[in-house]
Amino acid sequence: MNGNGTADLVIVANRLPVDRVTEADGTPGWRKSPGGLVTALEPVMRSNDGAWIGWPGSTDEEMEPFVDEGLSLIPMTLSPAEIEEHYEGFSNGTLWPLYHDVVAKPAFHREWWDSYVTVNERFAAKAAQVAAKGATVWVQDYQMQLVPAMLRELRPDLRIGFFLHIPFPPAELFQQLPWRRQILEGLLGADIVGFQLAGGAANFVRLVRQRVGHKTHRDTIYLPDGRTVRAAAFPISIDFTEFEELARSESVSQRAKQIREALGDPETVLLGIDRLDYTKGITPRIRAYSELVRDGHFDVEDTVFIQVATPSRERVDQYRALRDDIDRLVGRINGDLGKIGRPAISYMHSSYPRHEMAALYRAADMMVVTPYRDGMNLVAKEYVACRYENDGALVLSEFAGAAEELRQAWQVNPYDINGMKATILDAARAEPKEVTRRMRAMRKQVRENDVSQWAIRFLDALASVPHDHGKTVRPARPR
Ligand code: GDG
Repeated sequence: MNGNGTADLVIVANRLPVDRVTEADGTPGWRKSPGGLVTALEPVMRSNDGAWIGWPGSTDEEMEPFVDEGLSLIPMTLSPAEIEEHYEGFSNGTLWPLYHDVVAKPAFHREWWDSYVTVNERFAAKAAQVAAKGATVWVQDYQMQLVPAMLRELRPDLRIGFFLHIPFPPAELFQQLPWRRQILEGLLGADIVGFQLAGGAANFVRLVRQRVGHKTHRDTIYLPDGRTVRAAAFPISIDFTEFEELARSESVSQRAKQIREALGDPETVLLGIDRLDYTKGITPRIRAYSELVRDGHFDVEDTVFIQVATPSRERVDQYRALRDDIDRLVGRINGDLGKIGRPAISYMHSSYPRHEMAALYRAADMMVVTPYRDGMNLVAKEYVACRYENDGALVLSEFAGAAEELRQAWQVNPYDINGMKATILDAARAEPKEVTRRMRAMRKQVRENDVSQWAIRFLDALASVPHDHGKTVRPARPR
C-alpha cells in the first residue's frame, strides 16, 4: 500500500487469500490458503505493493485492514444472511450449476439476486476507496461479476480486469438467467474479461452482441462511450517448480512409499482427488472402476483406487445429498467387492496438507480426473508436475478445461461409462514407453505455461488495452 492507504494494484475476490486459524497458545492467527491463485498473485502483489479485498471466512467479526507476511489484506464483513443469499445462494446455487452445463438444476430466487447486487456494490465501493489514481484492479470470479461496471462508474480512471475461473456457458444456457443482461453489463465494466478457454470468450462475445447489442469484432467489443473490452482466454496453471520440488523431496518420497505400504503394497494404485462437488464426476468414475473389478479386469488383491473428496460447501443441500450418495455407493462397492484388508476403493472425506497431496500424486500409477465440466482442473496439472520421472498415466475428462492443453492424457467422456472403462484399461495396460512419451509431453506443456506466466500474460494484456478505440459506435439497443 502507498503511504496514504491506497494501492496501485488491487485484487478483489470473494475470499481473502488467508484462513483464520487458532495458534497453539489459543490466540487467533492467519494461515495462507492453499491454492494457485495466491501463489500466482503473490509476486505481483509484492512488487506493486498491492492490496487484496475479500471475505475472511467468518461472519462474526468486523476486522480492520491488516498486513500478513507483507501482503496488505482488507477484510470485508458479510452477514449470515449475505453468506446464505449471495454466496451459498446466488453464487453456488444459481451461477455455479448454470455455468457448469446445468449439471444440476440452478435455482433462481429474486432475494438471492438482490443480495448478490448488494454485496457486489460493497466490494466495488471498497475497491474504489483503496485504488490509487490510475491503479489496476483485478476482479476474480463468478461471485463478483457486477463489480467491474460498478467500480468503473465510481472510478473511470482505473484499469479494470476480470477473470472467470469457471466455464462461461453457451448462450442457450446462459439466457435462462433472469438477470442475464445485468451480468453481461457488469462484466463489460472491465477492460479485459478473461476466461479459461477461447470457447468461453466466444460465448461471451456472442451474448454481448445478441443480448446487449454492442458492436463486436473477433475478441473485441466496441462500446458507444469509446471504450474497448477484450474477451480472451488465459488458461490458469500451477506453480510447476514448487510441486516438482515438493515431489522430489525426501520426506514426500518416504511418505509416498508409506502410503503404498499401508495399502498392502499393491501393484497398481489409481487416484482421484476432488473437492466434493457434483461437477467433478466422482460417481461415474467410481462406478466405472467398480465394474472393471467386478468383471475381473482388476483384482482387489493387487489394485486399489484411492478417492479423496475434500469437504466443500457443506451447508448447501445439494452437496450434502451428494456426500450421502457417494458414501452409499462406496460402501456398497466395498461390501460387494472388497476382501479383508483389501477394499476396492479407499475413500477419504478429508482435506490434507500440500505435502500429503504431493505424496498421494507420487504414490499413484494412474490419476483419474473425470469432471462433467470444469473450468480448468488444477489437480490434473499438479499430478503432471509431481511425476518427475515421466511415469504415471493421466486419465482426463474431455470436459475439463485442462484437456485443451493436456492432449496426451487418455481422454474420456464421463457420461460414457463403457468408454471410460475401456480407456482406464488402455491406460493401465499401456507400455511404459508410451506412458513416458505422453507424460514427458504433458510436463513440457505445464512447465512452460505455469501460473506466473498466466498472471503476467493477463496483466500485460490489461495494460495494453487502448483507452479509446476512436470509432463511432451506435448506442446499444435496449432489450
Ligand atoms: C476452480 C475451478 C479451476 C484440493 N483438495 C485439497 C487441496 N486441493 C487443491 C488442489 C488444487 C485445488 O485445491 C483445486 O483446484 P481445481 O482446479 O482442481 O478445482 P476447483 O476447486 O473447482 O477450482 C477449476 C480453478 O478454480 C482455478 O481457476 O481450475 O476449474 O472449478 O490446487 O490441490 N489442497 C490441499 N488439501 C486438500 O485436501 N492442500
